[in-house]
Amino acid sequence: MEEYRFRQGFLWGGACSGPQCEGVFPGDGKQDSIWEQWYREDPNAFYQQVGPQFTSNFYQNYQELIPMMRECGITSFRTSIQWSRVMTDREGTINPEGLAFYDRLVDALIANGIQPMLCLLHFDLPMYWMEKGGFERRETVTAFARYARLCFEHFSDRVKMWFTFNEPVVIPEQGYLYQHHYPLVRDGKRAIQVAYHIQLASSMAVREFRKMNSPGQIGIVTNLTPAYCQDPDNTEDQNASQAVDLIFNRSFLDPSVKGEYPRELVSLLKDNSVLPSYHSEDLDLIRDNTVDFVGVNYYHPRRVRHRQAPFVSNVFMPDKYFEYYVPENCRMNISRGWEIYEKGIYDIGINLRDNYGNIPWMVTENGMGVQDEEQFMDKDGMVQDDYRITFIKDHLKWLHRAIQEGCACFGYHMWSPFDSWSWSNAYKNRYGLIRIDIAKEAKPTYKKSAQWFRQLSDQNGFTDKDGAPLFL
Ligand code: BGP
Repeated sequence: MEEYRFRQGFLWGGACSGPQCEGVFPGDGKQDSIWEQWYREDPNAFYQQVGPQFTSNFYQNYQELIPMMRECGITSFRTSIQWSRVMTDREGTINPEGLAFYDRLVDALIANGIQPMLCLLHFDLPMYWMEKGGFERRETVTAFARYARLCFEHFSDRVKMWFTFNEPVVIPEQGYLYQHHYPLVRDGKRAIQVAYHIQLASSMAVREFRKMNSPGQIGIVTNLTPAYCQDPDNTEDQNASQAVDLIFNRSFLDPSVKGEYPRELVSLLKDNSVLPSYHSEDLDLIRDNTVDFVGVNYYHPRRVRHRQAPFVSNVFMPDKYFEYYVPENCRMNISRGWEIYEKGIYDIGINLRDNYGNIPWMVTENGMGVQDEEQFMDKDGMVQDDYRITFIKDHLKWLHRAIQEGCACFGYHMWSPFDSWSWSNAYKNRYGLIRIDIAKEAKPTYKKSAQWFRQLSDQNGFTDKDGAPLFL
């Protein structure tokens, strides 16, 4: 029986985001983000037509849920401020209702012994900026810096841990390449411009933060998805995984942590005539405003190999450099269609240790979304989610090992303390320690994992008794 203990002060908690939990209510002054707009245009794009207005009702029930989260051992919690809730227009007019909500929320978290962490943008650009071109335009970048300043000024007395963006690469990737997020574009050149402007916006927000001499710290949440190639001895396969790493991981990690873009990425973009337009002084700004720490979201790896057949496209798409493959005997979370590969978390840690100056980092998201969880309810209505316990435990074992080998990881946040709205998947897959059933107007209930997580947090670790098998 092995013991896995983490150091004193290691952060245990969970994460969610404004658009995935708050909901929209008459009189709250919230403006549309891209999600409300997309839902209005095409409700069928959302699982069972459940849209962003019907999320976990956190705007109204946070007072009930926060003590429940604390009961689960959540002692730090990241959520995001919705820009579209605190500013009503492009002029930056403040919505007092919006600020007041986040005030109440932050105060309630602190009163319940939960450290609040705030992220400034979690995929939810206000529509008033999207209709002007979103992050394709520089104006949105400077507006983001102004919004960031407002948030720092208003909350920094109580909030000490900040994140500029959540998974910034997802915005160009899903919104401008693969058409899974609004505005559903497929155009690599536009995607690269958007990515560049988001990095600039993040660096500008860091600059605002530094100007305030705030005692807190600022980071960025990156979904560092290790790209493993099929045949490590095959140069073409190595090149494929290197291109994937450059485009999907290093495009934000390097400028955010090292203050500069990888030379190989710049050459790749030049070769494809998709370098973004920029001002030369931007590069100084990016160099001078790196983050204090990194948040890492990890769910699954990428398995790639070199492209077997030529890739035909009239626009630049990263796919010309690689294709995905499914390794034999790989374990899948079949609900989400994601491979389960716990060692990825260790590999990320070692990479940050060896190639990024051992920058402090925390796991900002890791978790298991499972469909139809009611099938696992016992006779008292408690979801027996042993698979979730095993999933977390198995990742923590690798994280523990990475820390033992010198990685500077200081916390672990699971996604998410309570069931939340998964974008176009809505409530198809559930991730929470707490079950939420808004449609049935049911009271939130603890799942089995809630008690396990409480123990983990109280004891700063766990003992590896016989675990339940993963649900595969
Ligand atoms: C991350 C996002 C979260 C969350 C999570 C789970 O990429 O930052 O917002 O949604 O993935 O994924 P999904 O909800 O798509 O199942």
